[in-house]
Amino acid sequence: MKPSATLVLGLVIAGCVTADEESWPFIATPVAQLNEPWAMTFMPDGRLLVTEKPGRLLIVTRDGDISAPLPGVPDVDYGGQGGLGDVVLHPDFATNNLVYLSYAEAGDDNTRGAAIARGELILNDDGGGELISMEVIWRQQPKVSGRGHYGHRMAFDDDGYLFIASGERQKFDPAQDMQMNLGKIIRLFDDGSVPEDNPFADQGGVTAQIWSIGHRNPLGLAFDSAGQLWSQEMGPRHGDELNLVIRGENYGYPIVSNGNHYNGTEIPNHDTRPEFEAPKATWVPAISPAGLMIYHGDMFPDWKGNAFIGGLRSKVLVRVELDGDTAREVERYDMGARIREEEQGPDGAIWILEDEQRGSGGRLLKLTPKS
Ligand SMILES: [Ca+2]
Ligand SMILES: [Ca+2]
Repeated sequence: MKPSATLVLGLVIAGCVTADEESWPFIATPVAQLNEPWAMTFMPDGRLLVTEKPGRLLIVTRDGDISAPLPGVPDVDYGGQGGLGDVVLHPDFATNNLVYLSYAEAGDDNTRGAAIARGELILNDDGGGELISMEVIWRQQPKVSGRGHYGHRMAFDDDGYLFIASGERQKFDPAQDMQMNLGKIIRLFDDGSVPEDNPFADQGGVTAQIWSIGHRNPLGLAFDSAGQLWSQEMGPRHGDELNLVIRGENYGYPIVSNGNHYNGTEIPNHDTRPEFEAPKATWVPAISPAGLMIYHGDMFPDWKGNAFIGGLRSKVLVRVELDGDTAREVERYDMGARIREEEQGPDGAIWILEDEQRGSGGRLLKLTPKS
């Protein structure tokens, strides 16, 4: 897709991307100012759990009241793309209070890897709470050098299986290495144990955790109303992808990509190797996707079933029409800020988190219809 004429004009006049509020079909209300927010999820009581990358978990009300940081968050390795990552609730959170956090964890000899811990959230009367009985249920293996491409988004399906997007840690080949769980989509029971019906379960070890192969840096994971799993991933130089994640399939990275390596080395495009599963939508030039939400609310009735993807470098919110197993971008909104994450609120409003960079942005915004 080409950038909008307004965006191009804005670039020419201002020399930088600015929000184009008049063209938006929604009103964006700033609700709270956060500090490097990365993920959020709504609790049954209508409040939000929000992570901040340096290692803070907060409770935020829909009026913008922010709690003190919750004690009990694991130590995170903050730096580069790493830190505290995703937060999701157990499907039975209302009765078991279980919360899952993903984060970058330091290892020996300057290595790192994503980890997932779960624990019980105990709420208090002061608008805050604490996490207790935290236990690590999954780790990227092996830990490697560098601080990029953790992925570490999570989603539960309707049957209670936990899916994890695991990035290839900027090391390319692990995405095709069946002895590593990097560059894969992972499927586990809620306690981190491995289901026997996983596609490679009979191979044991970390291989048994693998649901699909050949991913780069998947930064969004969501189920549609038909129970299909979608994942977007940050491509190399261009070639961002929206994939329909199918059991046991290979998505081809780093053998194929519609983008190319940053050093200029060409990667053959998907259409040269049909044995690999091709993306359902792809972006050249890149949008730098972050977060993935599939809308099913009533406040924007025309958008039911659409996917929403935030753009980091592109500073847009992208609306994607999903129809069965097809996907196409139908609209993008110039937000004037890097967008990290999207969620649907209890009343059907769309909530987004800006991605703070160099001290600016990082707001929680609520989107409601204009008329
Ligand atoms: Ca979320
Ligand atoms: Ca290519």
